[in-house]
Amino acid sequence: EPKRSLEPEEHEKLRTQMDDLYQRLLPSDESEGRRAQLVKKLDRLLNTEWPGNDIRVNVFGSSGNLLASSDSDVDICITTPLKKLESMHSIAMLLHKNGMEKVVCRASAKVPIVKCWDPELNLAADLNVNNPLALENTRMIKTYVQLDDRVRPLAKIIKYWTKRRILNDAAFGGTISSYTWICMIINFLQRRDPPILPSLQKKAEERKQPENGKIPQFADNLDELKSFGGANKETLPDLLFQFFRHYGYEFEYSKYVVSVKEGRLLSRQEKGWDPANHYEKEARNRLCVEEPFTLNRNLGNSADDYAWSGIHGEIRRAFELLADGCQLEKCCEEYEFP
Ligand code: 3AT
Ligand code: MG
Repeated sequence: EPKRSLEPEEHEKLRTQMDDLYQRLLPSDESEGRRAQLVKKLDRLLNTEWPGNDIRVNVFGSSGNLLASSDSDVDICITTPLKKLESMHSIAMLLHKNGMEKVVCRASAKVPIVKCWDPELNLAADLNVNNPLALENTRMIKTYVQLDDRVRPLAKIIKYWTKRRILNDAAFGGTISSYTWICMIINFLQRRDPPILPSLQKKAEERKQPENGKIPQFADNLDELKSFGGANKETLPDLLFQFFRHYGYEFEYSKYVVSVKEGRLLSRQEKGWDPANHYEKEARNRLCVEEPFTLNRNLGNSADDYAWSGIHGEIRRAFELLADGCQLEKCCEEYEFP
């Protein structure tokens, strides 16, 4: 039986460590300034090359959801009616001509992207064109982050741990993306007793008369929703400890699906991702996380059985280190390849 909770003195120790780490992880004004400059620069480049096409440069992912660190990549979504930009080739050429380095065009990816490095601003960027889903799910994550003061520090510290332990590279490492981790964190907070976060998508459905006649995808009336988690008094150290305990020992991966949309767990059977059904393609995945807007998309499927057992082992390692004298630093120690 894994330890259930922290002793008072352990709790205080972990609180200090988490406060210190969180302060270090907040992006500096200087790095926020560079991000803003990159957006301006791209806006100017694109609108000079293709004037009159209503080209807009939007940030998404961690640059738009309050979870960026100084060294995070900038995720950029260009919106425009000019369809020819969607193939990404002409954008890649333009960036290359204008001093961007390491320009890589992944035109055949699920979402076609261009990656580049800006040597002047020292920033890496991922660009795509006309991907409204990413803008919408970013705005929803940001709303969750703003709802309760515990979400931002908790999520930033867990993200830092995933980076240091190399657990967040869906494209290359065969692990899971930051976005998947964020959905796991939000759903964990939705399922505390009493809950810390609601389901913003269900809140939107519950509202009787939408003002302009259109039901929004998710509720974003922050002022009304801000008191939601107030009845839950758990502290940051409690939550970090319980997060690792939950996903390390309690969660029954073969039975349940993480659903931010429902704000609860779905059984794999009701979702149709039943491990007993060998013909179902999601059946074998150990981790099931529903994408909140594209419900048939399993965000967990970037990790195969082998990768998942590695990630699960890392979650347990983190738990053991916190349970044994709150070793947060060791818990986040850079992974060394054997
Ligand atoms: P980092 O700071 O870059 O680690 P992030 O919040 O930017 O974290 P990701 O880089 O994993 O997170 O993803 C960037 C955004 O792309 C987040 C989300 O808006 C979108 N996104 C990523 N994966 C998916 C997916 N499978 N389906 C839909 N949207 C996705
Ligand atoms: Mg990102």
